[in-house]
Amino acid sequence: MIQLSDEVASALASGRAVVALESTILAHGLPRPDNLEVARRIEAAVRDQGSVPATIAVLDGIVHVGLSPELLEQVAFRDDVTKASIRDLPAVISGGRSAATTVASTSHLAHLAGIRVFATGGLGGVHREASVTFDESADLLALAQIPIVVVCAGVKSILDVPATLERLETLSVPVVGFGTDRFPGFYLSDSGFAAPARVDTQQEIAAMANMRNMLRLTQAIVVGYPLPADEQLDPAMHDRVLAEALEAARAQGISGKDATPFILGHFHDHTAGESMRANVRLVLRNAELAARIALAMHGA
Ligand code: PSU
Ligand code: MN
Repeated sequence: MIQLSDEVASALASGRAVVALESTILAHGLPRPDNLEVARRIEAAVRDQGSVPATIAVLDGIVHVGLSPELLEQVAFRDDVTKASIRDLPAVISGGRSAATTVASTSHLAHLAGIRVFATGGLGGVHREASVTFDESADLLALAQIPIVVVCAGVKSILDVPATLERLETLSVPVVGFGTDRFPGFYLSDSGFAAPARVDTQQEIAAMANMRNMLRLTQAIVVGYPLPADEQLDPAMHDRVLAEALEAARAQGISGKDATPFILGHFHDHTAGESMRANVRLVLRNAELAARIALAMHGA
């Protein structure tokens, strides 16, 4: 049930560097119609570095690894594209339905297809008030179980960042800052917390991934790549809009898998384009770095 695009199939067969890309950010994390244009730019960022992009999504019961321009458009605009984490995959695929894939499900499907590097925006993690709601993203467990390299701008700043870092420690997931001692804060350059470790080159990541495999460890390696300070969302605006978004989610009873898209949507509606600009920038940067890491893992 997995269909590789011709480009991805031949890249994998000939040992070229491939970068997996998720589709939830496209279908549910960015507003239409800009989402399609952004998806194209993310793929172009990977190609510009000499690597092959493999955007992953489920359409009409088929898992696509690598989307044609037509399929990319369907993921961006079709109204029947739900959000599938790992637990949703069996029903969506066997039922012939369509869904965008999260960090968790994209990692799983990428690994099945033999892809070793993945770029996203911000990871899911422990939600604020998780001590009451138990809302913790399935991304965390997936990161403990799937040996892939994930490039991200940290975890989404709408979450409880220190609790998420604690869970990543418990789950034995290596977390490094790329070129920084600080753990990035998604829309913000600095989450306010230290990165557990630091690396400065893509070759170091490739060496870590190699060692992880030799040690028979199963965890992903999380590479946190921050926005430069002059490209981040204004921190005062961030904190104000986040407080409003969390309050709106509470008032409207938004919970579970709808929470993240709702809060990100609130940002995009209330920052006059600033959150969108920061989100696009950070994903493009992550895609570029992931492509460089993929090349380094192929010995380039
Ligand atoms: N990064 C972004 N925007 C997004 C996401 C990541 O810049 O929308 C998505 C990812 O697919 C991630 C998901 O896996 O949000 C987390 O959702 P949840 O908190 O429901 O697990
Ligand atoms: Mn959740």
